[in-house]
Parts: sequence; C-alpha cells; structure tokens
Amino acid sequence: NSFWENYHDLATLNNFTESMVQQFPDLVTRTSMGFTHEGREVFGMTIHGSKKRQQMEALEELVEEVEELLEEASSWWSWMFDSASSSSSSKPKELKKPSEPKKHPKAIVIHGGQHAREWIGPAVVTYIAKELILGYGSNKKITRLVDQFEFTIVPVLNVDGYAYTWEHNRMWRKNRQPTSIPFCPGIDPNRNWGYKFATGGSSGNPCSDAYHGSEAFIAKEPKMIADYILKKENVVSYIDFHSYSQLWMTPFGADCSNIPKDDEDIMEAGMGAAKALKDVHGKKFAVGSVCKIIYQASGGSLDWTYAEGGVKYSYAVELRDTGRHGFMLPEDEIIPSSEETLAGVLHLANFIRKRE
Ligand code: 0X9
Ligand code: ZN
Repeated sequence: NSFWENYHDLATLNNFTESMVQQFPDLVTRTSMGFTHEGREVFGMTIHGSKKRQQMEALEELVEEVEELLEEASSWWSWMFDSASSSSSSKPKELKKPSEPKKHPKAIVIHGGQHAREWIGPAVVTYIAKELILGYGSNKKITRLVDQFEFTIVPVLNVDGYAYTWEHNRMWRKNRQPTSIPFCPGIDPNRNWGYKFATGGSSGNPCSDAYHGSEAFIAKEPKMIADYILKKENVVSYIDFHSYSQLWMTPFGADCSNIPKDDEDIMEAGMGAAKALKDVHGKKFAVGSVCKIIYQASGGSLDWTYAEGGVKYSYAVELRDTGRHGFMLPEDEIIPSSEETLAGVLHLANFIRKRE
C-alpha cells in the first residue's frame, strides 16, 4: 500500500501498469488506447477473470453432470432387473458441452486524469485496479465481478497535460495541443466530446481553461476513448474521475432539461454508490446531473458516452475534497479516498450485475 502514500509521475504510473501485466498475465493485459499530440502513448489495464479459472469452473460443471448421469445409469440398471416398475423411465440425457467462457463480456471503462492537475484521480484509479487484481481469487465479491465484467482502467488519459503538471505548472488543466493562438495552447478535453458540442458552458477562446477546441473530437484524448467504446459495443458503465467537490454526477451536462430515459436506474445506482462510499469514511457525495449539481457544461465525456456511446451507466465523479485543499489534496488522503471510491465502484458494478 505504500505506493499510495504518494502521488506519482507519468513514468511511474506507466511502470505500475506494466508490472501488473507482468505479474498477473492471466488476469491483466495492457491496452494501448492511442497516442497524444506530443506522441505519448496512453495505456490501460484490461482486467478480466482468467480463462483458466473459467475453464476450471466449466470442468466442475462437467463432473457434476457425469455424476448425475452415473446415478441415472444405476437406476436404469435396477429397472432392467426389477422389471416391475412403470414404463415412464427416462432415457439418459445427452451430455452437454461445458459452457465456454463468455467471448464478449460486458465491459466497464474507468479513467482518471482527463484534467491534468486533478492528481487524486489517477491515484484512486490505480488503487481500484490493484484491488480488483489482488482481490481476484481471494475476495468473493471481487472475484464474481471480475469474472462477470471486463474492466478497462486507464490511470491517466490526458498524459501530456499530466506530464506538464509535473514538469512545468502544477495547475495546468487542459491537454497540450496547439490552438490558433501560439501563446495559449491546450484544449479542454472535457469540453471536446461530440454530443451537443459547444452549445454552452464551454469557451471558444483558446486562452480559456474550458476551451472547447475548433471542432468536436479534435482533441486526441476524448477521441481515443470514444473510439474504444464504439469498438467494444458492450460497455455498460463508464466512470470519468475528476476532482474536486465530492459529487457523483449523471448525464447530462449540456442541457438541464434533457433527462436520460434511463434516469431512474442511473440515479438509483449512483445513489447506492454514494451511500456505499459514505459508509467507508463518512464522506458525503451529492448525486445528480452535471448540469443541475455543478454547472452547465457541453462537450463533456458522460453526455457523449451515454447518448452516443450507448453506455447506460455513465458517470463523472468529482473526488475529494470540498475545497479546503482542492486540487492539491494532501497525500495522506490518497488511501482513504481510494478506499471509499472503491466501495462506490464495487457497489455500482454489483448493481449492474443484478439489474442488467
Ligand atoms: O468542469 C469540468 O469539466 C468538471 N469539473 S472540474 O472541476 N473537474 O473541471 C465537471 C465536468 C462534468 N463532467 C462532464 N460534463 N463530463
Ligand atoms: Zn476535471
């Protein structure tokens, strides 16, 4: 756990991903999400119950069936010799083939670091990955979820911005793509997604921290996640981790009068997650649509993932705190923040498992 006593630079987070893959090759694969403007590669970990374990389960099923069959055979045997009983005796069943591990499990996509200075996001997200990986096979609830869902976890999405906060300016938020104004680089990735792009709550001024970019999906970071989700087809949940404010947010951000048709389920799952989170260290997270509980923001991630990406349980979460330290959340809050957020995520996944 000492890894989560500090924040880490990009190289260290990439090493973390790599070492998870090396240590647990049956469970974790490294996924390349794509490349940024400055040429950095964005990595994810894809975590899914190992084929080995699923095959073991299939084998156990088979053994059970053989045992049943043997029992049946022995009753046939006695029927043949006792010859008195009724004619309705059943024929032995055909042996079913063991069920194959599912080829297209439902997927859950989670990332931190869309905004560069929000360091708690990547820290929490790596912690969640670690818990899913180490809990697999030892923790019953986690094992069940990791067998059922394929988790794709991307610690840092906006890697160029993140590197910039470590090397030049701790308070940098946007990516590092050039704009029409040479001394004002950077697009806000979370204003550049393609649903109701630039329709309010974003800026056309390249010098603004909420600059939406010259067109939708011109920023590499939202584009690579959107492409990944479209290609997967079976993503049931998406969580975009930000800080700060302690909010568990639902669609939409672009328009307060636009209510998702799945609002009831999305809210129920979100409130359950916030409750599970609060039960860990008592932190309160408000639940509601982006537009209603913080402000109008178009071109945000979860609007697109919900409306265009087909991801029913789409959320954006603002982690700790409520403003005392803001983006500079002290390192000794990484572990408690991670523990509570993990509880929220596990609740959400379990809700989806039971409901969908
Ligand atoms: O303004 C934002 O992009 C987010 N707040 S932050 O302080 N982390 O910058 C909230 C955005 C809400 N989420 C989406 N619209 N996806
Ligand atoms: Zn943010």
